[in-house]
Amino acid sequence: MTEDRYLGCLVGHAVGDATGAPVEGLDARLIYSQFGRAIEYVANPPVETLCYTDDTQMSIGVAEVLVEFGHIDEDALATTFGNNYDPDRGYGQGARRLLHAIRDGEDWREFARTLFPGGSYGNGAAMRVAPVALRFADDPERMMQEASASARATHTHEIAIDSARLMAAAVRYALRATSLDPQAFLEHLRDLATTDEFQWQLNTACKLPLEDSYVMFGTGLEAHRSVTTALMCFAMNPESYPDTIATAIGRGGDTDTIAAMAGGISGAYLGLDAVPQELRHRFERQAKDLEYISTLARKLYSASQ
Ligand code: F2R
Ligand code: MG
Ligand code: MG
Ligand code: MG
Repeated sequence: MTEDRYLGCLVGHAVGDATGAPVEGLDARLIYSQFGRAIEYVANPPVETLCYTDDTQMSIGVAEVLVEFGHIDEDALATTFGNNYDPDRGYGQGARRLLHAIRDGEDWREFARTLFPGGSYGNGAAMRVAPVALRFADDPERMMQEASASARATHTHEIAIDSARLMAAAVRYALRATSLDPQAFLEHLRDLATTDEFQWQLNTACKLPLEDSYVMFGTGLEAHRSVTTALMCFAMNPESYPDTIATAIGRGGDTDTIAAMAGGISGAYLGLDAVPQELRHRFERQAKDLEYISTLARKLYSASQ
């Protein structure tokens, strides 16, 4: 585990988010008809400035709490999410209501529990969990507990909590791997899944050829769909960051989030240099924002040693 991989993870996540964001919500056919092949889109995105979204904003919040407290303090995390809230960053509709409740001093725990039946199973818990994997990469049991805690501040549904655990485990696996066998990666995650939804998705992912199965899992906001698809995007392209996020963006749907999650795993495996300079250069106010994200990655690296 090198500092370079910590940087690759958080920068790869943020750049994946910002590169996928312009086409979030569009379907694959529309993206293809407007922009051609996804790898061409990634080589030359259709906007000059790549703006990050809630995925990055909330990951920054998780990293800030870990740096300040050394663990996930759920009250501090909720407060940080509230303080960092920027309505222009494209939050989920439930998340938006919850963040308003936090800022208004309401009982956010109760609010989170009743937001949707059983709580939210949106992918918002998984999309921001990478810093937890970086901080606790040397202690997998603790990492899983902290990942669950980081989800619970906003997402109390068991699928969302499982999604955060599994995404953290995927980042940790990539961070420590010296070579990447896609089948072993997927089997590792399948064996950690605790919900029926993830067990089904990951069992299917392990049984079928990658190219046949990755189209089956879905690209919507539900955690078990987009998180499985993100894992597949990495498993299909372990040696290439651009191919990983292009596979994510080309499928359409929740493109920012799937590219962020897959990009974070890819960066954790390949390191910072794998994230193209051209994309980093176009990242909004790149010097300031990527510098801040890099500082958080360095602090998580130091704290984890
Ligand atoms: N929301 C978006 N994008 C749409 C708008 C962006 C657009 N480009 C723009 O220009 O504004 N993106 C962000 O939201 C996702 C993360 O969502 P999160 O944080 O999990 O939010 P939420 O609201 O808790 O859940 C998302 C949706 O999932 C459905 N859902 C969740 N739990 C449910 C349950 N128990 N029962 C039924 N449905 C449930 C709801 O539709 C929620 O709104 C990321 O894509 C991020 O980028
Ligand atoms: Mg390291
Ligand atoms: Mg987003
Ligand atoms: Mg999204």
